[in-house]
Amino acid sequence: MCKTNRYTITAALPYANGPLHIGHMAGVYVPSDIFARYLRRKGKDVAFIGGSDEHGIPITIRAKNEGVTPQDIVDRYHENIKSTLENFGVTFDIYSRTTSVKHKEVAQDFFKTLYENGKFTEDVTEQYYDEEAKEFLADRYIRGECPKCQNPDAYGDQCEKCGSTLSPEELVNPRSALSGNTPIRKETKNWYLPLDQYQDFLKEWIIDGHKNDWKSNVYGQVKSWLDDGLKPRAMTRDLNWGIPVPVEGAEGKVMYVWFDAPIGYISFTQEWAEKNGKDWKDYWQNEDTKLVHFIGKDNIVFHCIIFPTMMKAHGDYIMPDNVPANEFLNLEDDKISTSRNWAVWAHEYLQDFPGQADTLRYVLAANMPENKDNNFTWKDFQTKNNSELVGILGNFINRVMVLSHKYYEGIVPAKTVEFEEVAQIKGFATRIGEHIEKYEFRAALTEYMNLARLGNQFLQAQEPWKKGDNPEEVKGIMNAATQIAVALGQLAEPFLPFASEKILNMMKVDKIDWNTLESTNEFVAEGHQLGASELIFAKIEDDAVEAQINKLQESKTKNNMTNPNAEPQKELISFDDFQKMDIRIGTILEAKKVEKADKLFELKVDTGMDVRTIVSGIAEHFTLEEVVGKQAMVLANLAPRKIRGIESHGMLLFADKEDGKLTFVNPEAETPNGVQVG
Ligand code: B3M
Ligand code: ZN
Repeated sequence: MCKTNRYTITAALPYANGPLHIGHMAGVYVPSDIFARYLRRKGKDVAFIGGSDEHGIPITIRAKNEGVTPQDIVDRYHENIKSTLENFGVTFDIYSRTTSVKHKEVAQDFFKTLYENGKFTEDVTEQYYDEEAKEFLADRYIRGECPKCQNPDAYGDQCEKCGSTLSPEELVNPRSALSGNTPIRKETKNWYLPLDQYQDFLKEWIIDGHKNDWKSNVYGQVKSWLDDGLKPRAMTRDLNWGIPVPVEGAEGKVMYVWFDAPIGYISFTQEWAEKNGKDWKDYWQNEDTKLVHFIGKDNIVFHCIIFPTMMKAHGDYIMPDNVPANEFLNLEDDKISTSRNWAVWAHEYLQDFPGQADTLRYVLAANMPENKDNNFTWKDFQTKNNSELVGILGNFINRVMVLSHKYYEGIVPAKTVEFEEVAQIKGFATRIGEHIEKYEFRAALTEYMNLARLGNQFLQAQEPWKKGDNPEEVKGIMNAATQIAVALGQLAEPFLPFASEKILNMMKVDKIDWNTLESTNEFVAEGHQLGASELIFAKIEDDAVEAQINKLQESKTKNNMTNPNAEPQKELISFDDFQKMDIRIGTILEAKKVEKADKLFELKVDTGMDVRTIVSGIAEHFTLEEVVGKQAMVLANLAPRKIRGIESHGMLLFADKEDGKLTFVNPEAETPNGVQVG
């Protein structure tokens, strides 16, 4: 196993249009980092490549929604994502971005090579065009009625109501999401990758060549694409955000985001190689290198069919050795969704559980959706932390440390007895490694935890604390237990990098390579002085988990509302409570500013009962002229309050709109002052 010495490991480039959630982490970044860390420890030459995907419609949509530029969006989220990954200990050799100058150069060069060698076909088609916005419309920018379920708001590529995949031509009464106008059909030329011409190559390479070593979910999806027959796919788009197509006649066109993004893997490798005195070609054009793409299942066709076809058409490039795509992770039995805010955001997790990145890594690795969709629940998170990390692994290490200090002042005693358990450790190292190499991360983690279980069982069976009359035997037991504890510190690294470092630091032991772990029986020498004992994992309390569940519950409540931006309903009140309120129509007679208070007006209001003073926080919403003469609803029997020295007798009621602006809520026709509302 593992004859290759050089690995290029890529992890899907996240769109820089929002932060990462646990689905991204479980699907791509945790497994790829386990793999990269393990291979480095195994002495392999590893390039672990990542970066942000900064082109494409997801970016421009977010920018439009927020009224900022696409560049603003990608700048914000690139930094956010990059630091989140670092904080989770994901050890990319480089984390770059597709808006870099270097990337543009490499992607344009790649395009030109295919173009000059006649690898593209050209086709003129009619596409929807918005005459007012003067733009061709991406599928997502075309809205209309779904032909299947009559949802009036379906997208050009999908109906979110019935879930059908659509093409823009199928929409009834299409309209542009940019202007609301009916788009026209307009001719445009684009460059296509003739995937059909590579059908035989792909079949031979994957269907015949990787039936046994690729995951069945990946293999199955590729096979069904090939069985359906591949069609040419446009690699250029009429958009203004992306990498300009560098050929004549393509002015105003950019590359399809799925053309430029995977080239990011190559351009980032080049950027890294230049900075580190390496030859990038070793990592992409040398048959001895294993190229492995970590992705989620929605990216399979791009990494197994389109990108390999691009590389094949270009020539020179190696094909991926494996594409271990994961299925999806659900959250509390529901699909993770950004728009519904049904997610655990990775950076928020770190704010809520500082110093506990490893716990999330652990739970995500243990629940990794390797072969089918899997589920994350906060209860399971708490259980796995408290009974496995704290209860099994942390507990064993702690017992060894405490006993060593109690019996020997932390000095490792002599190996006076041979124990079978110590001889078994290297087998664990080998099996963990074999599972990782086969992309069986859950099994690898189980194997690792079995060693911690073995440690606990060993101490429990040997009971050194009962053998005070046989100090030589106690030494042997404690030597063996310490070997297991140190090995656990070493072997933890791929899964629990922070805990691994903490354990080894506490034990004052250096990291050793994986091959040694697989062949030795001595992980720490007799006479070695261990450091002071520290707790490695902290218990997660009920209230911390409840707070997370409540946070999700809020999203759920919002999602079920007809206007998701509205505030959730307040606590119920009784009819009597309501009856106590005296709300009336009044007229604002006079208004003046309150000194040194930007937000306040002092008003004289005719309530029909009297003319009274009311201080109201509306100065940022209206001018003095705007409010004088207006009728408004007055909560008349609110107990008087002093505001900036002025006694206010009641409150005016306004509607608080989504944009934060207040508006008057008035009776349709002028109404006598003092009329009650209820
Ligand atoms: N940004 C898709 C995604 O986030 C895409 C991956 C690109 S990998 C080259 O699902
Ligand atoms: Zn529909």
